[in-house]
Amino acid sequence: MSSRYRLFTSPSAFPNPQRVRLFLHEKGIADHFDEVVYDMAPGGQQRQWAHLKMNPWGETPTLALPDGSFLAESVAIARYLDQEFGGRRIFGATPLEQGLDTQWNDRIWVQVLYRLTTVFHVLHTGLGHKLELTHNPQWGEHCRKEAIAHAALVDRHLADGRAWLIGGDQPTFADITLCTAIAFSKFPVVNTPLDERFEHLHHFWKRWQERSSFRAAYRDGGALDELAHLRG
Ligand SMILES: N[C@@H](CCC(=O)N[C@@H](CS)C(=O)NCC(=O)O)C(=O)O
Repeated sequence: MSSRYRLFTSPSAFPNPQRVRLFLHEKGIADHFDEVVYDMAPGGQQRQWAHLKMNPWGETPTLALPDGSFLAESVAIARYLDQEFGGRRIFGATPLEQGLDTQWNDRIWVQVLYRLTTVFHVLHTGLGHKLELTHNPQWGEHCRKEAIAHAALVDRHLADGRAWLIGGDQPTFADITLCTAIAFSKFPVVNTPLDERFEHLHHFWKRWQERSSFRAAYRDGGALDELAHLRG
């Protein structure tokens, strides 16, 4: 048993573990974690028995706690760590901020990011034939349209000049989810770049790139040409 946290993740192009990685850097606690980065494909360690014993859902991120227990699901991990460690509350400081952050996070996760991950999985059989079970182009195209339609609503919300979704001067967790959704929309296989389509999402994406947390979290380049300069 380790006395430190171990975090099982994927390269930064994979948006869910990336939500937690960006959260850790935004919170300033990344040094507390030993990270194990799976290659996802072709290895597929996330679906092999050693990982399934920690997280039967076969997904990253998965957190191994120093007491030998496990926690999965990006929001659950980040919310736990936000409370467990001091410093800025990334999920919002007040009850209202927390409510607003959850509202925006749920909208963006369900209607934008999850749709884009479905595009990846069922339209392109994204993780390859060893790992993917379903090829369903019509469902993939439907999900792409849903993601674009809801991204338009988010873009309209940002049009009043606010920097971040709930209106503060620093990003909250919903902003992290939106950042990873934009990055994933630009992933060559998904190829639905939301920042090119929507003006305020473009500025939002640029705003994130000015943050040291972003540069640390995307230091493998995010599989995007425009972030290649971040590679260490
Ligand atoms: N609801 C989960 C979703 C996690 C998820 O889908 N993770 C992806 C990486 S972005 C994964 O591990 N996929 C592995 C697979 O499908 O084999 C969360 O928020 O953590």
